[in-house]
Amino acid sequence: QAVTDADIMNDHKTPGDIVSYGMGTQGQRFSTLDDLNTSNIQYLQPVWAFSFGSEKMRGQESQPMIKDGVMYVTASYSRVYAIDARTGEEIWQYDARLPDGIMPCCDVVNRGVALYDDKVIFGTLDAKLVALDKDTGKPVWIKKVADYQAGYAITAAPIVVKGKLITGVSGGEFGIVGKVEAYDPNTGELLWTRPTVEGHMGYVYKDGKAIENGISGGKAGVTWPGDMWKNGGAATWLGGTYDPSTDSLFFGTGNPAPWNSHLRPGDNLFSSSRLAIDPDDGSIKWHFQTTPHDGWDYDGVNELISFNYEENGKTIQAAATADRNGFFYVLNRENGDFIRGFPFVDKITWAKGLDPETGRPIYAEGGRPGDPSATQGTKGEPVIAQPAFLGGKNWMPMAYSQETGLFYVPSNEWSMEIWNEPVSYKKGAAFLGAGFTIKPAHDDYIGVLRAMDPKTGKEVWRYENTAPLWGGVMTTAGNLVFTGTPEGYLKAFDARTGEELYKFNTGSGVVGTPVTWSMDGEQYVSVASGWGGAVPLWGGEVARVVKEFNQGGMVWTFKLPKD
Ligand code: PQQ
Repeated sequence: QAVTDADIMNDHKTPGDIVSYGMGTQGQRFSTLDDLNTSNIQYLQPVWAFSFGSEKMRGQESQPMIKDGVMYVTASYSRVYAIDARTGEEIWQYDARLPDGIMPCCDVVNRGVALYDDKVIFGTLDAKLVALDKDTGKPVWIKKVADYQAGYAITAAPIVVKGKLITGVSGGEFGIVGKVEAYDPNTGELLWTRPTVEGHMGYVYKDGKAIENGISGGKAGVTWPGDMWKNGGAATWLGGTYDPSTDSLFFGTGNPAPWNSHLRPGDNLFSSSRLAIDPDDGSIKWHFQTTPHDGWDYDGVNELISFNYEENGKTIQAAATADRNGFFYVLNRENGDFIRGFPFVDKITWAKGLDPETGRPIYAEGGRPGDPSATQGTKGEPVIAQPAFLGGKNWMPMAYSQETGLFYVPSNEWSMEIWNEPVSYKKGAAFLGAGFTIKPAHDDYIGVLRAMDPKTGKEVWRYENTAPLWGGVMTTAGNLVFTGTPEGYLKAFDARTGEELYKFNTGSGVVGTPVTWSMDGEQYVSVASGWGGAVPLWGGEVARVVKEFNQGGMVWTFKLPKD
């Protein structure tokens, strides 16, 4: 059956299918299912495993989707599979034909598809959108979103909101200009575009005509020096969520380009921010910048999850995000006002805290890597900064439980030595102007799965993992929290206490996002397995430790045995 707008908007309430990235457009990754719970999870068993095949065994970060007993899951190198969710048999496979010159910064990953009508739609590493027929896997339309030779790529899952397919782009390490765009999911026609760097014009397209819809930020160069806004980065590389109650798309934006912050004095809007965007025309309703004038590669892409809570008898329409910079933010999702913020990692060196009124960071003196031009050298004064640029949290989505009111945050404890270097923009070349090495903060663990209370800022429980955590998190009404580890395990924890209740080794690191659904009266769990992502490529000393982990490319599916 066709996937409708209503199916997508109700996804969080209909556990028989998964038709949105985030298991609901608000991105809570909370399932109402409780057949699996803390008293029976230890009996969970695999029912099938499916290999993505070929030698293309790199990071598998996909979140599977489920519709009418069929799983749609993506794999490294822009591949898509339709699998019979009962048997694990392949229905079809689509391999995007990628050119040699693709430039993904951080592994050849893909995080999932969007489903709409009779189509399966995903973004490719050469920055195209591809719509496939859900029954045959044959392309219905293919559309270029941006120029891969300039460094653009797509790794995020697109989302469908009010009949529009919404996508972001990657490329922040190459001086691209980030943007959010809406396409007609039936034809691939561009409907609107919204650049995420101040000074660039947004457009709405009608009857083949481009109509100006306002310059992002009002005009060019206000928070950027000279022409730097022209290659300002702020990639929307992690996609977004949608909140129906405020009718807002929430997209995060990545680092400003280049990393060397001395080349671009100012706040550098809208880098390292969260944007609330009108899904009808791409207008920016509000923004909240987590790291103004970022100098540490603290992308602000992390998912903004809508949730409500009660305070003094009032319902607060909030949204929360755990930033790469180490702070957890609770915002008013109607207007972007800062409600509160607190660290979710053990140590933050670059800021002393957040301004209690505005949430703006209070920079620590000497926390910013030095200006190379100040020492007439090729290398500025290095600093040791914590968290490392791979973040207190990276791409892997957290989850929010409506049962416990807690957020389950996959986080990492590491630091970096970072220094600046001179750099100038050249199309298709890295635009960093920085060097770095990451170091673990502790001998025995890097990853920490944390249960965080968004009202108090308290950590309620933690689970420490030897390797950095790099997989998404899901939670259920059965009071379970699921995530994966680079050591290969799918794990389940008690949502209230953090007690580890279950683990199963999938044979390769789990950096995918688990999902759960019900089929034929039974609750299923699925997760992609396959070690990779940014850590082995960029992780410095940590990369040396984890490079021994075996690669893979599978999707595993579990349920309780029939008694
Ligand atoms: N992707 C990963 C991953 O999948 O493991 C980790 C990162 C990315 C980062 O740490 C990044 O900074 C990053 N930045 C961009 C960008 O600025 O455009 C894109 C991506 C990506 O598309 O995966 C990552």
